[in-house]
Amino acid sequence: APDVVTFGETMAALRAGGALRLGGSLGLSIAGAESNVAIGLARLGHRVRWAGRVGADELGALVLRTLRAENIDVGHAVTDDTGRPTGLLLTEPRLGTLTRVSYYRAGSAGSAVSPADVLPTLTPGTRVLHLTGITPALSPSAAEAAVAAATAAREAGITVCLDVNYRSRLWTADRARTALRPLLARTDLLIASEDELSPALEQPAADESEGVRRLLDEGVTEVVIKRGARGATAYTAHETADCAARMVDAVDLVGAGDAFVAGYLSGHLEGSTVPARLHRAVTTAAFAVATRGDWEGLPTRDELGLLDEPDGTTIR
Ligand code: KDG
Repeated sequence: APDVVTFGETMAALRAGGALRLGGSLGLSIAGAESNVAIGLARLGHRVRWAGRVGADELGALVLRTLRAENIDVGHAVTDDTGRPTGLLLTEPRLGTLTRVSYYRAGSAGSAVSPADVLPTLTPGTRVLHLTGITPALSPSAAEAAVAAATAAREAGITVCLDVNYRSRLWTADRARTALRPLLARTDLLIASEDELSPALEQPAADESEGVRRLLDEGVTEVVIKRGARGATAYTAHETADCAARMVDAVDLVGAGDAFVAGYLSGHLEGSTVPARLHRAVTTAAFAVATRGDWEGLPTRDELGLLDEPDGTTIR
């Protein structure tokens, strides 16, 4: 059985070197918050299953081939046979590390994921189900799939992890707030950036600790708040732990949140303490920030210590 099951939309990613409207060449890769987490975990040696839908097209083949090459089980992934294409995302570095993302995903195969696609993936022995708040934004069937999987996982004693991952290009904060309610009611581990705490709360909170307290009272057992270069804080009923970010030269911030989740879940799977989970999370996030691409630069287990090496080190 896999340690972690995750599903969501993975798209083909076209990455420009400069402003898109000027043309020029694009690099082809794949992107998707859940598959980024899957790759991060698989590189650290965990067994991961990714599910979802891709189009019956070359880009769908690219998605599955890439995930397979990263040792991810894609045996439950569905190739859509109704003509829906694999979704597309374009990234454009605009100013330093400020990146603009354009989506071409309306009506995509990935957005047509349904409960029937994902329920069979939660096989006995699965320890964690990882979801993001992107999936319920994609379509009614995708939202149903997320809730159905979280419900089944809860019943089976599988830990449910939810990364809020609010995307203003996909929906409003109010719509997100409503759609996230049934997921939060089934979430054990919630991960959010500071500005994503508000869409996770039914009513506005005076401050972060009040908002987090409310989520813990509602049944979430662990809330992790990401603060980018200012590190992260993990809250449980019994403890609060802060962790500084690892200082690196930032090259590309996209994917840093997913890398953080992969590191945190890796620590969770190993039974690490909360501070040790945070330390692994900020380490994997630093790799994502210091390298280009959403997932390409994520570390293998052997590479986790590389950030402790002095600048300019040559490994021979
Ligand atoms: O976290 C990075 C993701 O945003 C990216 O891989 C694409 O899943 C994606 C999305 O919907 O924005």
